[in-house]
Amino acid sequence: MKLYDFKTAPNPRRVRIYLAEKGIEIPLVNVDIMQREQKTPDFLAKNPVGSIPVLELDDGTCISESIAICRYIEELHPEPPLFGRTPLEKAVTEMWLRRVELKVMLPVGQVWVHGHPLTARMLKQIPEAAELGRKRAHLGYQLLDQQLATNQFLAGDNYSVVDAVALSTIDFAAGLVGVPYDEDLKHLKRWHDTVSARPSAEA
Ligand SMILES: N[C@@H](CCC(=O)N[C@@H](CS)C(=O)NCC(=O)O)C(=O)O
Repeated sequence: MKLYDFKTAPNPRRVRIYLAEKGIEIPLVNVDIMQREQKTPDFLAKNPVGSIPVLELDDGTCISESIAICRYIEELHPEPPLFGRTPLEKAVTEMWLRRVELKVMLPVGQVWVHGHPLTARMLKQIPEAAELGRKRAHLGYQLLDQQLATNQFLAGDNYSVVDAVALSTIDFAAGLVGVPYDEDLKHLKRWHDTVSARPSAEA
């Protein structure tokens, strides 16, 4: 197996954090998305969407979409469970995965695409879309803070794939996009400090 990756991109980092939590090492292949290497014919044959991460199996089968990759690994290596163990835990994990994706990652991505100088050459940016994304991202942060007021981790008492996804999203938002959460959100801050201190955060 090999994982097509790019160090500063948030979606591949989700998978790297997840793998680190599992204690699994997979060789990484760098795809420089700033140089558009994800749009070459060779790469589009692996993932027609032209994005990373992609997991390539030894028989050449390619799996794209970060969560699909993590789910595949989860089936192969169920311990420790990072998608929940019981039916309820699995449902709650899925619920929060969707919320982090739709309420935080999507608006942050909107700010990145429509408001950042690095992406300006890729499309005609719409500043109002960036502004709306910024507002929606802050609403998403509030939702996470509310959940973390009564839960140690985003899907409950145990670290899960949701924490890996949220950490990579929030670090990308603060570091590259310029949409940090407000530190008054003290539960989110407590969680962020905790998950950032885990060795997997280095991934
Ligand atoms: N939903 C996909 C998103 C993949 C994605 O947008 N990856 C970004 C890097 S974080 C990318 O490849 N961007 C370059 C492009 O789309 O051309 C996933 O979860 O893997």
